[in-house]
This record gives sequence, C-alpha cells and structure tokens, in this order.
Amino acid sequence: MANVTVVGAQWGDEGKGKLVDWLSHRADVVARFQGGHNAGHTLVVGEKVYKLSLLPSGVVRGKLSVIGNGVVVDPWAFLAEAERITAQGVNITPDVVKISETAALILPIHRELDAFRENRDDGEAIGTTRRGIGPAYEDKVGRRAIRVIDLMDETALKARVADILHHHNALRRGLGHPEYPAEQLLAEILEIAPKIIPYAAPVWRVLADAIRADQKILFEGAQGALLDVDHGTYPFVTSSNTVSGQASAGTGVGPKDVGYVLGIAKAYMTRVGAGPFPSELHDDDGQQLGERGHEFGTVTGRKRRCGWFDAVITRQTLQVGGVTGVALTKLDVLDGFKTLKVCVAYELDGQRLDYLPAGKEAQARVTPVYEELEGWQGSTAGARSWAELPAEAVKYVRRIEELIECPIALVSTSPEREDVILMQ
Ligand code: 2SA
Ligand code: MG
Repeated sequence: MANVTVVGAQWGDEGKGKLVDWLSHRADVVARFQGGHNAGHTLVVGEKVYKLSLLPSGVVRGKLSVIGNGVVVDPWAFLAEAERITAQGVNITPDVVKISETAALILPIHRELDAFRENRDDGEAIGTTRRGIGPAYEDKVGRRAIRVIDLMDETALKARVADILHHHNALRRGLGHPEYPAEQLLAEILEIAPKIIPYAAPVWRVLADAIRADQKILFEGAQGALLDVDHGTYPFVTSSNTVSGQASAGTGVGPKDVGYVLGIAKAYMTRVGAGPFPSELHDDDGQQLGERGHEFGTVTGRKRRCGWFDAVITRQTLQVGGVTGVALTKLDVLDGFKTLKVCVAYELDGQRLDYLPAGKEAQARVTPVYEELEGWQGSTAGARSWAELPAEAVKYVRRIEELIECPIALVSTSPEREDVILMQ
C-alpha cells in the first residue's frame, strides 16, 4: 500500500475517524496536516469509544502520531486531551506523539476573539466551534504567531509575546476590550511550555525518515472540502485548506507522497454551523436522518443540519480535492426510507447549473433539482459484502457513483471498524 490521504468530501463529519482507524493498522505513521481541536473524530473500538480532536486517530492503535506544521495547536487543549485519552488506557508520550516545531499556537486571545466575532446578532455569524481556529491562522499568515519552537527559549518567547500583543492589544483597545497583559500571557505560556517541549520535533524530517525507511504514512484530514478556505462555501468555511494538497504543505512532504486520496462522503449530507446547504431538509425526513444518524457535533454537541445527498457539490469537491476513490459512509442510516432523493443539478434564476456558483449570495439562492430513487426496507447495517445489500441499496450506491464521476472504493455500514464493503 502506498501512502494514503483521507479527506472529507462534504462539510465534515463524514466518518473520517472510522476510516482512518480502519486504515491505520496498515500504516506506520498517522499525520494531521490542518485544522486543530475543532475536529471531532469518533473511533469505536469494541466497547470503547474514543473522541479525538487534536490527536491523530492512529494514536489509539499505538501508531506514531504526528501533528504537522499546518495544524494550529492549542497547548492547553492538547494536554487536556492527552490526559483524557491516557485515562482510557492509550499511550500518549513523546515517543509516539510528535508536534511540529513550526506549528502555530492557539492562545487565549484567539478564543476570545473568535467568541467576540461570533457573538453578533445580525444573523451573519459563521457558527464556528469557538476554539480560536480562525484568529490563530490569521496570526500565522500575519507573521506574528507564536510557534512551538518559541517555547524553547524564554528570551525568544518574550519577543514573540511582544509581537503578537502589539497587534492584539491595538485591536482590543479599538474594540473597547481590556488589553491583555504581556506578563500574564508570558506566564501562562511558560507554565505549559515544559509539558509541550518534549513532543516538539522537526516533523518534516520524521516523515522524510519514515519515507526513506519505506514506512507507510496515513494523512488524516479534518473537516471537509466544502469547509476549505479556498474551495468551500466561503465565508462559511474554516480557516485552513482541507483538500488533499494540504497534506503536503501541512507536513513538509512532497506532493507525490500524498499517495492514494480517499475522499469520505456520507450517503446523505450534514452541515454544522451556518452557510448555504442547497439540499437541506426542514421536514420529517431531515429529522429522521438526524436522529438515526446521531447527528450531533463531537466537539460542541451542536445539532447538525441534514439533507439529501448532493451529487453536484460532491462531484465538485472530489474534483478539487484530487480524490482517487470514495468511501461512502452511513448507508445504514437510509434503511427504511420509502423514497430517497439525490440532488443532480441546481436552478438559479431559471438556469440549470451543474456546479455550485462561487458567490455567497448565489450559493444561498440555488435550489436543488432532485432525482428520486426507490428506498429499501431491509437492513444494510453491519453488511460486509455487496451480496448482503438489498437491490435498491446497490442501485443507490451505483447511481451516486455515476453522478459523482469517481469510483466508490468502499461502503461503510456501521460505526464498527470492520463493517465495510470493499468494492474493488
Ligand atoms: P472553525 O471553528 O473556525 O473551524 O469553524 C468554521 C466552520 O467550520 C465548521 N467546522 C466543522 N464542521 C463539522 N465538524 C467539525 N468538527 C466537529 C465535529 C464540530 C462540532 O467533528 O463534530 O463538534 O461542532 C468542524 N469544525 C469546524 C464550523 O461548523 C464552521 O462552519
Ligand atoms: Mg467530526
């Protein structure tokens, strides 16, 4: 097996955690390359349920787990998660977990700013996870971030604190917020620095060594292509690139090492947070999808919006994400529906579109054109072979495959790791 990159093909929560776990036994290293603790990956291993936000999923299987430079790291959240997962019997030590020295930190000022921006009542909030993700990436791109490497030298750290507060305190004064005292920020960071430093590593080199030794790397994406800051439903997106190309830039390996790109798509759509969602349902069907699919955010517990499978938008994201093959997940949630709908085009001002237009206003106004498919009465839950699926379920999967113009490599039929149907 070559390296594999797992990315979300929709708005996140496609079931990446399960697939990464399923693939991780064949990998030597699992690497995160974007996002931060806004991610929520649920792994079900026998009786145990692990909820990971920042740690790569491979850690549960004892794999070398790498947090790349493209990730924004909240050191307090990291330590809390490490403690929580350690209490579940998983080994979280610097031997198995490496954090890139060049990863930018999420600080308390970022969480505050995220919350401030979200607390607007004009209906234009993004619906972020309020983890400080956006403001931390802004500081990284604005060249004033504090990075993991800065924790190692108090003098350097002091200078970085002055840099970042030069900007933030000006902003805070403008907003009428109290300034953040430099001594306080410095003291807060110095307190956790000794606990983070042992994990710091030149990740690019760890991965180069792994590749040289012919080890297999699994790149674990978070969120989904529709939340990509360039390719997603801007401005209702996260602040990182979530597509497969970021696996390279966000860890320091070359583009050729990204390997096979597995795009994860749910058999229906969900979205958490605000923004356009052409096939969203506000009726009983939507309610049923949410209940049967347990559609609540892993990190924030927010109820996810639900809708029919959107083949237009998914085809587009598979294209921009360079996806080699698709894993279709949560097919079992559709068990028992009399009819199913799939969005096959949009309409906007009397015109039929086969892609999602780029503008925020146009995206909000497109209406879906549906194709109806027959549902199935039998159960697909836990199926492990094509032959176990009702004929209508097979038709549904095949029709989606045709519409998205990308091979479906596997179908997942329950949260259990082994409940997978391999198509090729
Ligand atoms: P942010 O916090 O700045 O990244 O939020 C910006 C948008 O990105 C969305 N977003 C997500 N969407 C789905 N799942 C995510 N992770 C958690 C999960 C979410 C949760 O896996 O369940 O627990 O609520 C995730 N992270 C970010 C977010 O909703 C905004 O639309
Ligand atoms: Mg999730």
